[in-house]
Amino acid sequence: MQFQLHSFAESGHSYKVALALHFAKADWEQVFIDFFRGETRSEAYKKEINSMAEVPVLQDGDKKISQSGAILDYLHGKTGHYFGTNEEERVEILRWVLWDNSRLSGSLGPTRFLMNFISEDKRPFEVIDYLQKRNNAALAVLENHLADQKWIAADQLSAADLSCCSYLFYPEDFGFNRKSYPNIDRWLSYIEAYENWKHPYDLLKRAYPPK
Ligand SMILES: N[C@@H](CCC(=O)N[C@@H](CS)C(=O)NCC(=O)O)C(=O)O
Repeated sequence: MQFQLHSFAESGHSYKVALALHFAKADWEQVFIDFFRGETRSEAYKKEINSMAEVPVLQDGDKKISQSGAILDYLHGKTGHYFGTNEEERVEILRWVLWDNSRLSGSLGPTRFLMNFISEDKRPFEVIDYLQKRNNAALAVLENHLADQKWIAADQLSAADLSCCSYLFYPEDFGFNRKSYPNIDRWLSYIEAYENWKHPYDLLKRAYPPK
């Protein structure tokens, strides 16, 4: 296999990259990371795989790259997909990838984690409430943007779409109801209809519940 993706299915950031590899029909395999048993925080993982203690990490031979946005950019160099066809598109795509990391996935991910993957008695409801407000503001930005665009930042699916869509496909409750956002709903349907689309839980091995 050309690429190994250190990842687990519950990780929306991993799903962005897995979907990019899958759509591009790249030669890749998952290296399963046992997140809920603390693998990303282990000294071995930080030393050997990613000093930032996160997934996803794309391995291409001896090269290991973390940060989903940087990986998608790297994959553009390898596959010609996802970062546009000219400099103007590239900057627009990057703008949305960065926005997603800081405002959308960067907030949806922790919300979903706190609401679903820790025991109920440990859930910090004030934090969840704060995050939900941030989520709603970010989702409103995306909903407005998609009112007159098929794709987020180019005239075809790009890293911006892959980045922003990932958490929105998960079934767990984290306060997002797709039907409340008609433009987002339509855009997600375009992605689902895209060639060989797969749901995150069909594309990657799950780490929850920990065995
Ligand atoms: N900005 C990063 C975010 C990556 C991230 O947050 N990964 C989570 C899993 S979805 C993680 O590994 N967290 C480690 C931890 O919480 O200890 C990216 O886009 O790759």
